Amino acid sequence: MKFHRAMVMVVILAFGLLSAAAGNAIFSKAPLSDVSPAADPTDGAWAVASATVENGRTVVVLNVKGLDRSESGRRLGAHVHVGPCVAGDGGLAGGHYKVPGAPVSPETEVWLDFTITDGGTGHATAIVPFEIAPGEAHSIMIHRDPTASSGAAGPRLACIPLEF
Ligand SMILES: [Cu+2]
Repeated sequence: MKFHRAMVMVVILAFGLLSAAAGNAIFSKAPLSDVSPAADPTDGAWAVASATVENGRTVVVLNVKGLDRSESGRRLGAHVHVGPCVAGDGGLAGGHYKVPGAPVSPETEVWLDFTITDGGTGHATAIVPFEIAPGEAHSIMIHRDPTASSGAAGPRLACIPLEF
């Protein structure tokens, strides 16, 4: 079963790479922009984020490096937000991207919660059954807490631009 799942992931990743070649991919690699004045495990970290949008689906992959290793095991919330990622002003990122008129859920928003590893990395992949149209979302925001069923995940810590 685990092997099967691994194969499925390889196929999905290969599909993503092919999509990139076809020009349907969105990519971002940057130091995280700090939006929280207090010290937190995202300080000094950077991320690679990518998305493919096609065939009624959006696939978003988030990889973070340089997280505080002493916080290993801690889970942080993360989501695609509608507004831009601006250092020092997390509010500008606005709310979560959500399918218009739909209730909040991981099927109507893009949730990318990750657990800090011993190596100070974090990894998340979200595959959602809707397409985010060009210009409808501009960032991934990382929060202090895991995402609750309400979508809340506590204060905003840091973000990376991801221009849909
Ligand atoms: Cu968020």
